[in-house]
Amino acid sequence: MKFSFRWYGEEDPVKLQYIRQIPGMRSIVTAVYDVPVGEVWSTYSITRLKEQVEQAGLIFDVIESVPVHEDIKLGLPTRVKYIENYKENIRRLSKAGIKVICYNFMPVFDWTRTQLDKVLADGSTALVCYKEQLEKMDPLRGELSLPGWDSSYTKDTLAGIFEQYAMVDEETLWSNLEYFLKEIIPVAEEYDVKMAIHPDDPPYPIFGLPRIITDEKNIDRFLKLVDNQYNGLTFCTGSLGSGSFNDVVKMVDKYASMGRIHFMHIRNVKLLADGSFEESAHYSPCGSMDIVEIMKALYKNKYDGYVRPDHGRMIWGETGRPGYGLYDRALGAMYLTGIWETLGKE
Ligand code: DNO
Repeated sequence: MKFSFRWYGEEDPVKLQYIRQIPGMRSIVTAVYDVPVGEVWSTYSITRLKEQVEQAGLIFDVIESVPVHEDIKLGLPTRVKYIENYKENIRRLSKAGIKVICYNFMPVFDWTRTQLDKVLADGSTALVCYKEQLEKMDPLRGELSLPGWDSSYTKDTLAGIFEQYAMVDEETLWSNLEYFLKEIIPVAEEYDVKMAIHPDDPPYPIFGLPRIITDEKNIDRFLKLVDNQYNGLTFCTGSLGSGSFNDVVKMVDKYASMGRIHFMHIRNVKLLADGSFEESAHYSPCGSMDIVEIMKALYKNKYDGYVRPDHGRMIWGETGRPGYGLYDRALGAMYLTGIWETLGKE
């Protein structure tokens, strides 16, 4: 298992030097943020990123994310150009040493929460998603914006995109995803870059927009669209785990045994009775996920892909990007490293 940590580039208050000080940390997971979604990343920016990471004594081999342009998800004629750009990004990143690219196929919004700073019983703050609040949220009016969302949309553009999605139901989204995969996976294979789709978070439709990478049945369908190792998963325990219908340990075991997991995002969530959830510390008793069983499933299948501790709470007075502070993620990293070490001695 290769331990990695997400870094948001020079703007990130979490410095590469701090990440390097986490025992066992190997790779940096990052992206080029200086071009709009859908454009080709400049070789200059890719090379600069690589140099920064390597100067800090870390390895540059995972990208999260190369975002998929909305026209591809919508299946518009302009997707042809954006898919060509995507292929070019795969080629350029491969030449810079990238082995895995994480992406998602969620319409418009990436991960969604209803509150970013919920104070938990111990005084830490965490991201939460309360069903009741979610049902009342209107992205066309509300002010909430998350670090994962494309902030370049104005309210008017967003309204236009929502109108376009009125024609896209789940089946259409599936066929647009299939079209995209059939185009890019051959390039990924040729350039030896594993593509790893991130599941939808939360794993059900929101704001009337379809979501399809949500559960075991749909992931099976996804893997068969292009039945090739280069068409794989970022298995996010928190995203899939926030649907009580998902048996996360069973799914990790199944997809790891098929060799289709290339990247693990490991975090814990506490499920509430009405389907809401609160993000919690990685330690299993803090939430509803059994992290030890998840690690055992990976160990049993000799998992050799990447892993990163996903979202942390804000603790010890840290401020910063919601979910992506240093301290709690570093605690998570050490918890996972400890479990992995123990499994190796049994
Ligand atoms: C949330 C992240 C996601 C992920 C994208 C991948 O914290 O895991 O934003 O990066 O969905 O494209």
